[in-house]
Parts: sequence; structure tokens; C-alpha cells
Amino acid sequence: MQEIADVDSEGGEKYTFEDVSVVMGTYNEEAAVGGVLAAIENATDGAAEVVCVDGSTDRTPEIAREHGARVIEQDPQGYGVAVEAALAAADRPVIMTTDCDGTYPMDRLPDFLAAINAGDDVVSGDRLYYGAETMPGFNRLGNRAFALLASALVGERVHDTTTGMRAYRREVIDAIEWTENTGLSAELLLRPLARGYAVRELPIEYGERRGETTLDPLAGGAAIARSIVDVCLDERRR
Ligand SMILES: Nc1nc2c(ncn2[C@@H]2O[C@H](COP(=O)(O)OP(=O)(O)OP(=O)(O)O)[C@@H](O)[C@H]2O)c(=O)[nH]1
Ligand SMILES: [Mg+2]
Repeated sequence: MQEIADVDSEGGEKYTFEDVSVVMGTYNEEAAVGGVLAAIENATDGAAEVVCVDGSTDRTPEIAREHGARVIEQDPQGYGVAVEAALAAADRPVIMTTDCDGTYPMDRLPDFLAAINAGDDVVSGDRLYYGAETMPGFNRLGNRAFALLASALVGERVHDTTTGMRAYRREVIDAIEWTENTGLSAELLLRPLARGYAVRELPIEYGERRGETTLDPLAGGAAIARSIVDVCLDERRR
């Protein structure tokens, strides 16, 4: 694996999918995991490393291994605990995240890589831009409220704070201490934004979830709102 695949005419780093780790938490996603991993392989010509931190009791980890993913087993402790372990396990210079539920457009991974190559440090998929019709209405409303709350606190307009599909330069992941669990997705957007990293939101389509949701919208929503407030106030105190 090359650390830096190429250098463009402006002297910037040019990464290819050889330089990319795609990481995710997986919790009983056997209905979706095969399709998600095939779509990643297709979009990246099989060049990206795939890491699944898995807490499943179903066949998810076997299916993931059949598709060539590195599977790390972990007792289920929530979204952020899994994703943080997955981020820590990734060993390439660009790290991309997704949910393993078939909702995110893996065919857009090249656009996320292009934005990193154009100079962005964090590229965040904005599901609300195209309406997110497949998202339950309560969640859509909540996500719009989270975005308004976060924008007010961080002083920059953001549109989707809880998206699972992002790309990061690994320096950003390594430079920041992460504290949240259910709210980790919002934290992964808001701390880099507050610290002046180049953060871009990229509009994406959002698909129908495959398999059952384990999210409790009320408890989850309250935890995310609390994380947004805590993280933004913490960043202001820095
Ligand atoms: N390993 C592990 N993965 C988890 C855990 N909780 C959630 N995940 C995974 O993290 C990703 C995001 O969880 P989702 O259930 O899709 O959460 P969400 O997108 O907020 O909600 P819905 O998609 O509407 O259900 C999925 O790939 C889950 O399988 C956990 O405790 N452990
Ligand atoms: Mg999901």
C-alpha cells in the first residue's frame, strides 16, 4: 500500500482507494451486509480495506468475512463504541464510514474521495438535501432540529449532523479525543468544524433500511441532542 498515491500539480496529496479504509459497526445486519459489502467492492474496484466491528448474534460476521472484510468482534455497546473501534482499527490515510443497513449510496464513495483529494478534511453525506423521504418522519424532523441546534452552537450552518456516511483524513481522527456514543456521529462532524478543519457536506440520496431498526428514536434522539450541546460547549471552552 502506498501512503500517498500521487501528488497533483498543486502539490496536494492524491489518494486512490488503495489508501482508503471503509469502516462500520455491524449489529445483526444479515439482511443488508452482503449487498453493502458488494456495493463497496464495486465502487472501489475491491481496492479499499473494509473493517466491520461486529456485535451480531446472526450470520452478519460470516457474510462479512466471505466478502473479504476484516471483522473485529465486540460485545454490542452502542453505535459510537463500535464505530470508534472501527476508526481505530483502520490503518489507511483516508477513512470512510457507513452504516451497514443499505441506506447509504456506496456508489458515491468516489465523490467522497474526490472531495478529500480536492482538499477537504471531512466530507459528510447530507441526507436531508434531497428530502430523505425514506427516513421515518419523526427522525427527519429530529435531524432537522439537530442541524439547527448544532448550527446555532457551532456558528456555521450544517444540515445533517447524524449521517453515517463520511470520509475523513485520518489526521483528523487521530488528533481529536472522542467522547460520545449514540452522539458520536454528530461529534465527528462538530469537533472538526469547531477546530477549523475543512468540512464539506455532500448531498446524498438516502435509501430504505434493510433489516430491523434497533434505534429507539426517543431515547436516541435525547442522547444525540445532549451530545450536540455537550460537544459544542466543550469546544467553546477549549
Ligand atoms: N457492533 C455494533 N454495531 C452497532 C451497534 N449499534 C448499531 N450498530 C451498527 O451501526 C450502524 C448504525 O446503526 P443503525 O441501526 O443503522 O442506526 P440509525 O441509522 O441511527 O437508525 P436506523 O437505520 O433507522 O435503524 C449499523 O450498521 C448498525 O448495525 C452496536 O451496539 N454494536
Ligand atoms: Mg442506519
